[in-house]
Amino acid sequence: MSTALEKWVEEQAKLTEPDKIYWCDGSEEEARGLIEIGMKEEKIGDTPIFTQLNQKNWPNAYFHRSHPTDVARTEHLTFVCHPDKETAGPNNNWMHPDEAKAKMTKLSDGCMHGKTMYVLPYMMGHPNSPYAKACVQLTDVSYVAVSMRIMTRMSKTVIEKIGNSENFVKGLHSVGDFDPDKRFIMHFPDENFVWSIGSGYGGNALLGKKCFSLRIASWQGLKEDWLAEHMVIMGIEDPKGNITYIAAALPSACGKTNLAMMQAALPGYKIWTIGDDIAWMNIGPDGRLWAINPEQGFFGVASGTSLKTNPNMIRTLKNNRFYPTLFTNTAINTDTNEPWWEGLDGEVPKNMIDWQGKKWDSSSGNKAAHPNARFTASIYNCDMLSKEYDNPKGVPISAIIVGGRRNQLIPLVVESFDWQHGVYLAASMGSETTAAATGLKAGVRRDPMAMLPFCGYNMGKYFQHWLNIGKKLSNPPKIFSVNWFRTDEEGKFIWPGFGDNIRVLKWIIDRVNNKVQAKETPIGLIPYLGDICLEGLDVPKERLQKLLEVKLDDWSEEISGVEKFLSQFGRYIPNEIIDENKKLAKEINE
Ligand code: OXD
Ligand code: MN
Repeated sequence: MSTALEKWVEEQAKLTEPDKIYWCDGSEEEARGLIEIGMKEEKIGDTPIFTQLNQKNWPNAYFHRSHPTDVARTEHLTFVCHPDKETAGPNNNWMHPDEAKAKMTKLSDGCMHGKTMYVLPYMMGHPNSPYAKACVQLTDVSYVAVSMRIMTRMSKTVIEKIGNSENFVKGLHSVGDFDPDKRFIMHFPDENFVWSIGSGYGGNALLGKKCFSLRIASWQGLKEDWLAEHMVIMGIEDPKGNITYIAAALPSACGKTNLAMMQAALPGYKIWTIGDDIAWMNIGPDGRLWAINPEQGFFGVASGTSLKTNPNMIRTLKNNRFYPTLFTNTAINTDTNEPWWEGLDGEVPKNMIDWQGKKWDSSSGNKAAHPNARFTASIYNCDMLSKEYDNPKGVPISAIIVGGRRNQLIPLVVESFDWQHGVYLAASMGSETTAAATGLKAGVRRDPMAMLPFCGYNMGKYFQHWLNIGKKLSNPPKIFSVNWFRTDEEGKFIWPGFGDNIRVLKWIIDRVNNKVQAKETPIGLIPYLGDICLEGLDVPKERLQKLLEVKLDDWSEEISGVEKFLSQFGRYIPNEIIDENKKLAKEINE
């Protein structure tokens, strides 16, 4: 008698028609074998899936070049298939589940001809954690199988754990023929199922990550009373050895990974990393919010990563404890066979091939690495990994930070008055878009909780869920907004950022521990100047004053921008959130 899992795999194989089915066990030996297959047998066009990099300088490192049209998440091809459009909300593309399945069935018919179907059993979260979820993904490319070994806890014990139950999260993935016109990432939240075709890119193809751990999991969290969030988790150790755990939501390109692995610039302070992208947060028996990182690796942007911006990541990438580390769409120094990207330390190598495999001409003005070139590395290779990472209970969160990239207006740090006001700060957060980067009029792209592309249901309802969770916490974390990106009259950043952000985190934990007072303003609680430690830093008090300035005259445009943004969620938006915006408008006009 076959199990529910075996039957499901058989059905998918009947549709996709692979030559072989291979059940992965997640072992290192197996990963070595898959890399061999990727170097010798599997190809994209004429390019092997993997090539080996310089093993002396980058131990266990391999290079992968993607299909040139397949270099990033494709939000316009990503659908959340609830039975009705309103449940998906204006924040998602929607297709009826029947229509989506008919479309995907047609595209998947025989799509694994001549290929191996890899069956990947994995856990998101520690297998002993009450918050972890058992999952199985099917894929037809070694790159995805190996990446999933790095990013998740892949093991054959998951198959035993699932047993004959139907209660596992399913993912069906095929790279198809990489045709962007036949590329879709479909989510079926009511069935715990993700179906993806036509892309091998991380966010589209490693289905445990954004697809399951955020889009599907946010829907599970709504039904089961927990939160699936796009947040880092970190511990901050003070000079006395006390560790305070925080979670932080920052949209892409705001230095989230750098924050999670920060080299603290204040003597005696030390950061312990738990996660750099996703947090699952549950209400603990003690009425506090407890967070786990469901992932086991980093899938980070290589470009800009250096000893200056993130020395701990460079060390992680050169560490060889856990096999292997992958580099995708970087350039390659052909003299040394090392990966290279814009922003990496040292001189620009003389002889390189670019991310597409062509000889790079430094005078062409083209980037050698793709701006979204990535590395995939195990979290166990990170020397600052918290010893609580594998704790099945997770860590208790004392502060939640939300932020964006704002040149003006938003102070360096603001503490919310209470949970509801904190949810309002999160609902209104955003980043400036520059006309140059987007071709659009410069403005603020709102991205509440950095979840706009990842919330698997109507975001108005999501805000309500946050308010409800707050009511159930007897000891909720404090909520803060941060902005490292305020600029002066010449457009230069005022705040040094990176390791110096510890100065802001110190104030946050001082507030959590009731060590300092704060100044009340209509937008929230602001630090008194003397309470942000500037020791050893070349930032005079006047500049700090500028960073903390709240000029009420400047706020009316912001308030109307927030009102406009929230109005798209119609009747789903909680009155409490609208009221917070109205309250602020009233205070400003007084
Ligand atoms: C990511 C993202 O890749 O947020 O983590 O886009
Ligand atoms: Mn992310």
